[in-house]
Amino acid sequence: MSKYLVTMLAAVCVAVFGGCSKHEDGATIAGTVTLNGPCPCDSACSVRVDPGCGNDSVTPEHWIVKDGKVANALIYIKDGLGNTVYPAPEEPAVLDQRGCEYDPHVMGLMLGQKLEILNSDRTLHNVRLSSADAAEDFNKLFTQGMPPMDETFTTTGIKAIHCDVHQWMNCYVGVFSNPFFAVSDSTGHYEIHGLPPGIYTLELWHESSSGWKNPIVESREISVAADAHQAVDFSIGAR
Ligand SMILES: [Cu+2]
Repeated sequence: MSKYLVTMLAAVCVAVFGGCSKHEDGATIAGTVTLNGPCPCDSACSVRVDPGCGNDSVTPEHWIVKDGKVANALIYIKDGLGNTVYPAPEEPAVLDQRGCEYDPHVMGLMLGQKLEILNSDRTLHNVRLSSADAAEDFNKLFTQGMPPMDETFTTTGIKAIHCDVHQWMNCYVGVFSNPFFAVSDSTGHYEIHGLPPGIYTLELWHESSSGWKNPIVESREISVAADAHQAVDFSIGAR
């Protein structure tokens, strides 16, 4: 390929894709979250008590484990980024109430980023948020057909959301001051992209059966080289 053609192609790519994004530069941390031991997975429970849920049953999502791999673990850079300030995305993170379940069950967003809460159900929910900083706690009714509820947070950390109308409904929102976080998928896999070289504390969070104030937390000290692709796996025990 001629130098001219390469230059032209590069120019076209920049025009189309708008230059390099965070994901194209920096290191990638990726790995798998495995459950060490039997799963205390919940069985389905009937939700026919409220026809507005639109389904017969739901399965509480405290533990979603398939072939020993754990979904819904939050993995994030806990420490090591110094005083770098990362701007929050303008697009909101979206949390839906659908079928009397939260979608997603675990999510992350950045401090200052809007959390847009929807109600896709033909029923009433309440949104009760609990935070380590009680000043952020709230409890709001979300009636059928209400417009989206927008929330922003003033502190980082894991926030718990619960619905008192449907006792099985709970979910978690991790609020971070940097964009380096991920939630493990249904195969237990997670990836964090665009990390600058450095020494970091990488942390895993998973809810436990004894409530959001007593979660499963695992930390790793990692040294990350420029543009590296580094594997960091976690093995956690259920409780
Ligand atoms: Cu509800």
